[in-house]
Amino acid sequence: MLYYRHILPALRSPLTFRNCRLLSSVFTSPQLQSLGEGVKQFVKDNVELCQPDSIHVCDGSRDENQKLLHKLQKEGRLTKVTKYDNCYLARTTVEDVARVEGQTYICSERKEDTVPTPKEGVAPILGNWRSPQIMDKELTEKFTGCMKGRTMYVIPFSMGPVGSPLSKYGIQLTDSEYVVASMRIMTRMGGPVLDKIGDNGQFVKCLHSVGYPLQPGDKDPVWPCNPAKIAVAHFPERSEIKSFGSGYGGNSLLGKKCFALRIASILARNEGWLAEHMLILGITNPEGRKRYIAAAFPSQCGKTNLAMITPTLPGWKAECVGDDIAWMKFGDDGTLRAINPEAGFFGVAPGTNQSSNPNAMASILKDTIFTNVASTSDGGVFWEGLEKEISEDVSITQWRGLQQWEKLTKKEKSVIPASHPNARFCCPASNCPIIDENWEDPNGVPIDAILFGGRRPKTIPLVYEARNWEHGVFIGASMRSEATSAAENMGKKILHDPFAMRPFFGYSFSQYMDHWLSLQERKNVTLPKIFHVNWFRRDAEGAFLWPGFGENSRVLEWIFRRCDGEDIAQDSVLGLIPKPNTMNLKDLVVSQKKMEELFHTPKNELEEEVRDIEKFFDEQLPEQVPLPVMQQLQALKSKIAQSN
Ligand code: GTP
Ligand code: SPV
Ligand code: MN
Repeated sequence: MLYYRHILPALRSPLTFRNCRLLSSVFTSPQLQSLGEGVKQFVKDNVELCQPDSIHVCDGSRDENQKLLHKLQKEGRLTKVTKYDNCYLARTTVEDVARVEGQTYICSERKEDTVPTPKEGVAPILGNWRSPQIMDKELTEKFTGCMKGRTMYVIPFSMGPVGSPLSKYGIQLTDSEYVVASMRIMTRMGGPVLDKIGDNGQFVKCLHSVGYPLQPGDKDPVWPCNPAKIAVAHFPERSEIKSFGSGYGGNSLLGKKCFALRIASILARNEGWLAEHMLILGITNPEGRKRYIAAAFPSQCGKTNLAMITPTLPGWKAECVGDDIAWMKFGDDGTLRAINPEAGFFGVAPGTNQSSNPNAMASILKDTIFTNVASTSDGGVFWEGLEKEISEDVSITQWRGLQQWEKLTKKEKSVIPASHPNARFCCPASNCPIIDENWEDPNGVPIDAILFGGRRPKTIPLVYEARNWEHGVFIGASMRSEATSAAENMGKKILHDPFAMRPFFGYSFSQYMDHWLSLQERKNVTLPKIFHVNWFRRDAEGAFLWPGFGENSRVLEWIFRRCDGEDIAQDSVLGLIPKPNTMNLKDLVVSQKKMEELFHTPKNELEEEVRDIEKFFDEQLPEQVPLPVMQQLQALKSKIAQSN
């Protein structure tokens, strides 16, 4: 019988009679038999390895989803958020709340393809390399029998609209129903993707397990995971992703960071396009002219908020294409065209409210899964920032289930927040009231400007513009930002996060810079203008100098007008800043003194900045920084030296 050929190699691992019997029924299941050849082989190999009790090929239908959600509720893994329509709340364990950068690996044959070679004795911060052979061995041990007692779900998904020339397909195998339900929101999932892949089409092979097999009679925890054995591994040469031990966000929704950034960035380099950690938004001026911009900010630095901005400037309109990832390729007309490869938002909950992001608040009223937020006694949800938006008479259950959380003092609440700082909502992009009419255009939208930015409490002005493409690449390469809670264990340090891609590079940052630089050699293309923004500058008391959020439209207006070629910029040490009185500050409640502070770049701080960038290049990529970027650094140094 056919299946024995597949089972035999697995006999090296202890397969019980029961498992053999189960496996045989899995192999002969009509669902498996219905798959195209390539996908079927991939599934069979992993059924053999993971030994699930059953398999389920997801069709992505509403009916299938409802059944899964029902099952998750029955098992106590999701609770219904009754105040809203078809919304649910999941709570992870305390150990499984964020991406695990330390256990995330790129496994290429040659190490130098993945990470630059740091100076001797320096720990690399631009990615973790493992040899594919060693990783394979480790993962085979981890994955062997890891789905016992569980169902393996086969998720066919598309990153980007199905059929778009910019889209790519994937198949994720997972033993987590929460992941299936979330992938259905975040990607285009189901049958049409299988049709596109057919028998021999290409797809990225994604394998995920929470790493918690069940023996008969075992009690399944509410959030099964295996933090001690977590590994998130990428094999770019085989278009493979394997993730073990975590059920959380970027570790388990493999279409997102693993595929759409790490694997895609390599495909992009090889095929001549860009896969970036960027939001995409359209802005229309009062005359009705529209431009699209993309912006790269590190995790938790305001991408979702800017993507859904409600401009305070009268007459300006913003529309959202994507809030986290952009795939960009030059079109036949020479413009850089961007698609959002995702179909949903996996946004940071804390800080989101009617005044900071009303569009996000409107997006989460239906078909949304919340993770690690607090709940309210009237069947709603709560997180830091919603204090003014819940009724007085409701009680709050903190995300870990702590009762009477409200009774804590303000000080205690700052240590024990109601929701986890990295709590998220996962909702369909189509829920967003300002979703752009072209958000699913298979050819993408034309990008006129690229913004870089981060959380910089001092030194970096509100906005400045790159003098040219090479200068822009230098600005991206030297980006820094305050650490956030989207990744494990990092205090409030200012970290280097070039292009907001540090945790997401699929290949060596030094080659990545070469790739960006090479775009200026393209014939007949229009390169977008590049800017750097900083909404997070603080005054001496530690308060934000800039009101941010909707008021950021004032900066967008200046950028828009620069794209129009208006003469409203003047050179400064870092780059082109607004000429006096060219930013629209009408009705803004920021004092002249604060505005000056927002653009003040003290010489000693700039000198420190350059020392840090130099140290970063020298320690992390000695002799591997492309010459044009080094020349930009030298130019900046001499500009600082000449300044007073
Ligand atoms: P990831 O999903 O991790 O990639 O995060 P993100 O870049 O999409 O960040 P998001 O928009 O969710 O914002 C993260 C935090 O920054 C939230 O707490 C926001 O309230 C806050 N934030 C966003 N924009 C601004 C702003 O203009 N000013 C200030 N002060 N805070 C902001
Ligand atoms: C980020 O950390 O940038 C996120 C969340 O968008 S996660 O998907 O977990 O990476
Ligand atoms: Mn992100």
